[in-house]
Amino acid sequence: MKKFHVLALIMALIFLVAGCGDKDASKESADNASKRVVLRVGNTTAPDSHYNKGLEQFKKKVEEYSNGEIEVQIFPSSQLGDERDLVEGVAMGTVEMALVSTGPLPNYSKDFMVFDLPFIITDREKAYQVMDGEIGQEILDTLKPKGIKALGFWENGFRNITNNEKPIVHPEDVKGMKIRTMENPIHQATFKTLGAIPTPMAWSEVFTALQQGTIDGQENPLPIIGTAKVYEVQKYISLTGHFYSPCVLMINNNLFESLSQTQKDAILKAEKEARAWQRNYSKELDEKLTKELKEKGITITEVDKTEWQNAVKPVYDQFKDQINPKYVEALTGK
Ligand code: EAX
Repeated sequence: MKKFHVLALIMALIFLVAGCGDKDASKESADNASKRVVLRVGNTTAPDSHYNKGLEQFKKKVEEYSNGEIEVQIFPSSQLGDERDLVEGVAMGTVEMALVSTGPLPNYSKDFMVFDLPFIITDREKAYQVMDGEIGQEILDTLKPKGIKALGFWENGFRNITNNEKPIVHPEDVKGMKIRTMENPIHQATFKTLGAIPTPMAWSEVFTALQQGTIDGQENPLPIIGTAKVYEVQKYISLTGHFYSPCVLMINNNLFESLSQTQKDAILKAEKEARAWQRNYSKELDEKLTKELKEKGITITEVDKTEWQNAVKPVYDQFKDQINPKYVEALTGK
């Protein structure tokens, strides 16, 4: 009988220790599971665009620096919504991250409008210096009250006009043309000043609108024109470079603040490195596409930028009261 009690006691101890072990193991896996984060990042551009190539670098780096605790999932081609939807989604937390042009951002913070002034940026390096400095950070931080942590300015690029009617050489050539613009007040005012009919619409609708002829043209950097195959429905590109478009990588602020310090540091380090890589890739793609698009049969026209800068000067007067002069001075030195 005594042997039985000893045996029963030993069995109970074995189960107890095993149970603890299981509890520790399940606690550890629960902890790990609680640490694991999936970040979906949406954008409106084609899978092989300079946006998504940069995001692939961001993904690789974040997953490495977070020791696999963070998984980044990239959603191109407006799969998670158009740019306004994406910004709204990040603000509300229904989308974790987005990479969007600054075009729609004045709806959330007027301070982004400085980038929309025609020809205010003509030199990338100067733009990078301002965007990566105190002023850039100040502008990015204006999104925080909306629930958005804006991580950094990446590059969409210098925007050029495409159309199907004729080579656009002089500002008056766009008179009466229905030109799609982003949903941005300064972009619309600029084309109105030139005598065109600005037609704001979401990027996902533009290709069909061009194909059906409901608009005559649009304006975007060559990396967008090339990777979205706009050349299939447009005959002419004029290298006006009238706006320099940054784009912003953003994350829902509450989500970011809920992460561990290691995870936060991984995202910040990865974003900084991917930003530099993406800007370089964008510049190289821009230069390569000028030649490649010619080979695809599209007519590419150089223009006298001074003539265009003079034609759009009234836009500065129209918006100067809405834009912080400190920002204008930082970008122009004036
Ligand atoms: O952000 O809407 C546009 O023309 C933007 O350049 C495009 O969605 C990439």
